[in-house]
Amino acid sequence: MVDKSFLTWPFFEDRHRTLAAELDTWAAENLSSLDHGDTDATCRKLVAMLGRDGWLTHSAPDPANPGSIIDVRTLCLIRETLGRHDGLADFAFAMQGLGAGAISLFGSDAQRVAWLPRTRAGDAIAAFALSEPRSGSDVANIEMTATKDGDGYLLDGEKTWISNGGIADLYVVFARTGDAPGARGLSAFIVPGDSAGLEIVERIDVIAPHPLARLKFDGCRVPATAMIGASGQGFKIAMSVLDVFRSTVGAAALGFARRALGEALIRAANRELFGAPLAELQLVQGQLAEMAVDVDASALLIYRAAWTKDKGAPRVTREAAMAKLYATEAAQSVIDKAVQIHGGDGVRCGQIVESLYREIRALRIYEGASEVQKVVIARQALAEAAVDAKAAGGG
Ligand code: COS
Repeated sequence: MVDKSFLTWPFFEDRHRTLAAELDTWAAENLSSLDHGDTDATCRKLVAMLGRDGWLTHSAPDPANPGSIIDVRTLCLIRETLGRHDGLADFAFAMQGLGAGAISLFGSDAQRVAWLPRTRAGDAIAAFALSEPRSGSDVANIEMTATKDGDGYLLDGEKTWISNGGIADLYVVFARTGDAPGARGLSAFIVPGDSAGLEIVERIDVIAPHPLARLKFDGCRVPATAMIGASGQGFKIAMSVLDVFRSTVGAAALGFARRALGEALIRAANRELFGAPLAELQLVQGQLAEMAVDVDASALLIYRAAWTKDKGAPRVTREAAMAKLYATEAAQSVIDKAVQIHGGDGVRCGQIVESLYREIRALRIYEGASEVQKVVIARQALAEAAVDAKAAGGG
């Protein structure tokens, strides 16, 4: 049994509650017998299924409807629910949003019309190409170049750890246009997956399989109209996209944690030890209590961040960083306890808690490692304290 009492919290409207219930039913019907044998094929199938049944319409705004915006609470509820059922389904949904995120938030009308109907329908698979071999956390240090070439740009360099790399139809690529040093010299580009000069040079296998690759750009030419926003705006575009999607990473972790807690409760109630169910041992009760607190605290931070954004806050950098940091770290701890409660079965390949144990690990690293989130949170607290001190000193 999964606790759904959080849906009564004031962060949500009835449309959120309805969506969460409908998606839970959909996921139970469509994801339980999914064959994960071929990761690429499964991911393509999942994107197609999520598109066919309308779930991807929530991943990006509808360009035909000027009032349409991304609702972060909806994104989080979808990721939490999918994450509880199937990690790869969550991944497939999440990447459509993150991959198209820069177009959703900063794209021109023409760019939005060209791509968003396709990503929202599951007809085009999207990827967010930011990290490089020498700059993952340090985005301002990106080395890939975009050099002006007539009425377009030539892209040269490498991107790595690119989710959906190898199967994407659309890459949003960040490169140095040289407008200024560091963070102010980057720009964002739309690069179709079949562009000449773009090559997949390595497929990367990880402990929880999903499509992942290193890409090489060698004189890859894109037209000037491929640039998203203005030249030199790339860093702020990347950060703003991450601000929207970081709380959703926390939501996926929350989905994993809820599942782990649910599995642990079943195990504790049914497994006998010392002549009684495990659940009667106070040490086990202590673990279950800590897991339940971690789950609720994560949910509060995640839906606080999502609600704040949805209510029109211009920036939710601090709230999103807290949500991602806390929820991913807490989920790791919840899942670890669930494995412990399962004993030997917890590490048996194919067990749900065993796969959750592998699934959760990357979430503490990608889209801003936990250490980066701490830097973001501390910087904001220090900046606010400095403003307060100045106001107090200056009268
Ligand atoms: N939204 C909008 N603008 C932002 C922003 C945000 N969230 N964060 C920073 N900016 C702006 C700053 O205001 C600053 O603007 P000005 O030059 O006009 O003053 C500019 O961007 C540079 O910001 P800052 O000096 O803070 O940049 P840093 O290079 O010090 O980097 C960190 C900041 C480390 C926080 C950033 O690089 C980061 O988040 N890294 C992790 C990225 C990541 O998630 N990588 C994983 C790959 S993506 S899957």
